[in-house]
Amino acid sequence: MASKSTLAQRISMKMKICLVGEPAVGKTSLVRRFVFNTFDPKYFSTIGTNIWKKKLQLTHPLNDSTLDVDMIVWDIMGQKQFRDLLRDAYFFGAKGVIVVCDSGRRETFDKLVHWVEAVTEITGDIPQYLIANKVDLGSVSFEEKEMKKMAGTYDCPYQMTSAKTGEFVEEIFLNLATRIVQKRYDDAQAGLDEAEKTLESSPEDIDSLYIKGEALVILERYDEAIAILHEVTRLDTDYPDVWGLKAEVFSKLGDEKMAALCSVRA
Ligand code: G3D
Ligand code: MG
Repeated sequence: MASKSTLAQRISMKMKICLVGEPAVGKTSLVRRFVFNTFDPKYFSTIGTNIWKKKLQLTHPLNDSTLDVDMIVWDIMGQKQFRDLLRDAYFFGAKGVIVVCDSGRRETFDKLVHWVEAVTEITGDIPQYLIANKVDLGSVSFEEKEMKKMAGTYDCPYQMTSAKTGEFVEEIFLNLATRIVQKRYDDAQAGLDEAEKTLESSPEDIDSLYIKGEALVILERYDEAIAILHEVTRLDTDYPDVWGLKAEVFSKLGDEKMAALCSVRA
């Protein structure tokens, strides 16, 4: 079986984030700066949705080891083509959002509210970041206190950036990723607490057992997770998703034989 330290090194996480905002505010330029560290003023058309990928290394909130993150960045085309059908697909599975305006164009700042609300309607409460881009142009069309107030209303941070100079670009993506990771563990802990509360009075509540198992997997308490998941299959061998989850845990524990056996039943 793999030792704890090799296990910790193998922990990785995928996260999808989306950029939204009015056309030409600099969404594509920001991603380009972050992913390739370049600013190409000739790069202008975003046709459909660009999907970019960047590998990040963050500090693991559970144990200070390195957490490998695959950040998948969705960067959508102009608003006109932003049809309802596409909108749902665009946000599906998103774990965080960067909402961008052009600091020099007031109308794009006024539209931030619309974007934050449209996103939240679909994704629910996920980490967001309000961005006023193009500060290098030096003509900010709103007062900072207005942006601060807006950020306060939605309980999310804000930042002035320049995709051209690179100012604060890396910081916003890393900050968002860190908040997404933290939320994942916080949500798992909250789910675990809730499930344990129910299990105190109904120890065989199968949904709570499964939720507890799932939370323990996220919290990387694999031995405890397996014990709970065994309990789920004892109560109902066909409980949805349980075999797939067991396979995942055995694989994390380095027991490929058991992982394969569970996969067959998934
Ligand atoms: P979008 O993806 O939001 O539609 P783009 O926006 O990234 O395509 O950028 C729109 C225009 O703004 C581009 O100019 C781009 O070069 C410029 N731009 C983006 N970010 C910045 C910035 O931080 N500073 C400055 N000065 N310009 C920026 P063109 O002329 O190619 O349309
Ligand atoms: Mg674009």
